[in-house]
Amino acid sequence: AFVENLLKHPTFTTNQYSTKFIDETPELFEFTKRRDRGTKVLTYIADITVNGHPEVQGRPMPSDDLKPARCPKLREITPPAGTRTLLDTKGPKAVADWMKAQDQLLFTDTTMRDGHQSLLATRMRSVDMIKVAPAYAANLSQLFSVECWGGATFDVAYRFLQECPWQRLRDIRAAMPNVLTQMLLRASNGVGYTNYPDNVVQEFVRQAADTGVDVFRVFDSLNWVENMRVAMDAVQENGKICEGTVCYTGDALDPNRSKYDIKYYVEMAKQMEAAGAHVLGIKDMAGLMKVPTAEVLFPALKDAVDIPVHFHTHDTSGAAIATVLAAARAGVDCVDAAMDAFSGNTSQPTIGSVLEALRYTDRESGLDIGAVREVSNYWEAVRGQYAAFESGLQAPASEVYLHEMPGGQFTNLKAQARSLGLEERWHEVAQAYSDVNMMFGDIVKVTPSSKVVGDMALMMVSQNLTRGQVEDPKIDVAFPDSVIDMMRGNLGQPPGGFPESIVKKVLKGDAPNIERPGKHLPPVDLEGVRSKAKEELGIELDNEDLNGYLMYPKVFSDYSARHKQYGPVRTLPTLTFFYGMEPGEEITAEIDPGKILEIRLQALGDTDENGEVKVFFELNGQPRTIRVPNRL
Ligand code: BTN
Ligand code: 3PY
Ligand code: ZN
Repeated sequence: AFVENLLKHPTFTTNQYSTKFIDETPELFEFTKRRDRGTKVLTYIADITVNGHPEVQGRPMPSDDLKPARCPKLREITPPAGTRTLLDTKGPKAVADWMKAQDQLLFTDTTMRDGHQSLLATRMRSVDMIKVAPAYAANLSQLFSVECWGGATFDVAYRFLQECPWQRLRDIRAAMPNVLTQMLLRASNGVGYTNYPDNVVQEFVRQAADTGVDVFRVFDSLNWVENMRVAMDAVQENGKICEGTVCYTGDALDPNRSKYDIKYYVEMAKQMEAAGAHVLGIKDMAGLMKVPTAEVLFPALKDAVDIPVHFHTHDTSGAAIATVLAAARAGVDCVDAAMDAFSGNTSQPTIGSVLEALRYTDRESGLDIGAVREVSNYWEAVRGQYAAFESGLQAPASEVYLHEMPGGQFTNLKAQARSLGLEERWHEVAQAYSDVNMMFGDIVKVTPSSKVVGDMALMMVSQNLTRGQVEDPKIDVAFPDSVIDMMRGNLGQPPGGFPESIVKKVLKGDAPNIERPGKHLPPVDLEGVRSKAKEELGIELDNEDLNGYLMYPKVFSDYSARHKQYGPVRTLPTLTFFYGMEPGEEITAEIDPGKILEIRLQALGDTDENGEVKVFFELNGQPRTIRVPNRL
């Protein structure tokens, strides 16, 4: 390969080389690395082509007449100034003041985070986001923000998509420099399911801010303000926008559930402002807020705090657009919506429809509805490639007011129920979920507390246990680990604490910790972890890798082992990543800026006596043969 490179080098072929040529031309030695990555990517494609991708096995296939996903035409050559420009020049307080001064309703587009988290099990790949990011920058610069990071996207990227979430963020940031990026941060639970030591949370926020997050929506899964301060302080120290967030649950107008009434939310909102939030987030993760509540709650919040209010909801019931419009009339400053093609059902309300409803009113948005439709058309084509991850949800359902499951959990739990053979008993799972909530004292259900409630509900349905039986001190119950963990106090405390009797039963009389979990977790020796991980994985960990490892040691280790074998597969087109290639097909993959692999699959050989298949490629015009085991 070295000689091949040498013979093709323009200096060599034009006879201008001298003896110093090799010393002065280090790119000749890059062939090892380049060829390496090319071979790795070909090995991945060969393996998927022969064996299939385990994640899409037995799932619906994308349609044969998929339209190509093309980025809309850019309406500006240089991205116009946007909210990010304001943050960079004047700081987070100026952004908050600007929000409050607007008559127009502001929008966050959630397509790249909650949209696909709620509709496609979080499986959207980075390439599909990065490709359209320039159109957001050029054509949708009036957006308040683009939610594109955090929540479940972090571990799913490593775990299932074989890509680095930090690189996704960096690439989106670079392609969309003028609009604020937004992430969802589970306060002391980071982007994980458990409480991390304070210095791990602080280091994670520092890195996220450094790599490219501008707006941090910080919430706690039990609405415990005490447990939000470490993350909120870290956001402020890094000069970014802190959206202190209150999770909405139940029905604030229900006289029989006075725990979460209007006064409760107003009090918590004031605490968010006092804790330094630049923006108040109202996070209705299950989509439970109804029009009459919005009409009372938002004026009360606007009265109570001086910071702008940002409303997030889900359309599971089909009624979310009505609630968003009521919130808009009641003075909310900003709302979340998803591009039409990624909206509705368990996702966010439909941005185009909200924009149309606001037209010719005093809250009309500055967004161009035509530009929105073009971007949504792009997303429509993208969504078609992910048919394997569609939930098949047929209709909106008012049952959400019974179970109160978050939009991001609903389809997941349904899939879990299916894998346990409980699909036919889904409505029982929904009822059990509701029973568990009441048994736990009526708590906020959002990651990670929602997972605990879901684990318990599935266990009860599969073992035919009723709430009465679970609560009966005379009946022995083997509680799921996550339930034991939560009752120990490891996720913190809900308002009023967990009911004593259930804590007693779950912990068999042990005393729970009712202090902030982080108070008792010793700081992690970050450099110690870095060297240990380096030894274990045989790679240098940069700060981003280290933060991935700190959140998810096992998931990161597995990712990094697969990365060694398969290389930068994140750059492959989505259909290739999940389905491999057809003989005669040609694709390209940009493995570094401007460094493009042109890949053609020529033919597949037969399986030989060693059980291996030869796969014949052309890589940048050169024939290449890859052998992979036939595991079918
Ligand atoms: C996972 O689902 O564990 C992540 C996807 C990567 C698995 C790779 S894909 C090629 C090879 N074939 C398999 O069956 N597994 C690996
Ligand atoms: C998450 O934490 O991932 C959520 O989407 C909560 O709504
Ligand atoms: Zn959500």
